[in-house]
Amino acid sequence: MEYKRVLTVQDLSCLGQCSGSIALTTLAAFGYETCLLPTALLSAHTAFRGPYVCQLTDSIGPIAGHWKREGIRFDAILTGYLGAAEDIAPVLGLIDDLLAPGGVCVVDPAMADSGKFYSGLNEAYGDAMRGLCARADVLLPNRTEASFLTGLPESAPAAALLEALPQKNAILTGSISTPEETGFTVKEGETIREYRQRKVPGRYFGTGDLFAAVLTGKLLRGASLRDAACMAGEFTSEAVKLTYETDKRSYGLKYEPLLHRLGGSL
Ligand code: PXL
Repeated sequence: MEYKRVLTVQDLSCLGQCSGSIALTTLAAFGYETCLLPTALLSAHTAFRGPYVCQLTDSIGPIAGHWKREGIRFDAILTGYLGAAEDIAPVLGLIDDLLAPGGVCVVDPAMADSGKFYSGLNEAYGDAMRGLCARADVLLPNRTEASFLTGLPESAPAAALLEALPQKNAILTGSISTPEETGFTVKEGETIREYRQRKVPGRYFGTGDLFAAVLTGKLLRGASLRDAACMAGEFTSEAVKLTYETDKRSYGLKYEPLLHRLGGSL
């Protein structure tokens, strides 16, 4: 098996499964060397009240600079929630410096949902994020993020939102949401296709983060965007089903008991 190296750039929320902790464990479960560059350290994610937040903006450049001097290159870079508009420039710089030739850059704008920015983020962050999205080989916005990025209403047809995005490859997560079904829509070049799944009742934290991590892992295995998306959708849906059994849904997804399945997916 070829040993691949992946970098994820997002916050580390110590409590509550999301972002960096999901990406680190999920990509490692595939068997990849997985590095996390934390853009912020939080006591817990922002669905908890009043988390302690330590923004690490000033550390991003020096950490990436050290790796560059060491000659480190990554086969894939996955970016997610960063936390500050000022993070975007150093993150763009590290992608230029550290992504191996032919490597894949997956960007989850991870800034908003249900019509509003996540706590602590604002329009200035959204504007800066547009610059990072422009660098993505694969972009993973939800409906709110696609609306903020394109200026179209969140309720616009999924195909219209995807067509308005300049990226060649993008997946609109949560593009379908009815009482019975949930789903996502994949734009792969000229082709746009939607995928539906049976909905599990309730709202769940971290689904986009898990989807992004599994998708990146599968892409690195050589899967097509649509196959990687279907596998990421199925895995996330299994984690949601498992979480449904618990009464602590706002903590995040109970995905850990499923991770062993990823190692076999060569
Ligand atoms: O799941 C996205 C996410 C990641 N990291 C932090 C968050 C959120 C969503 O609110 O608060 C810290």
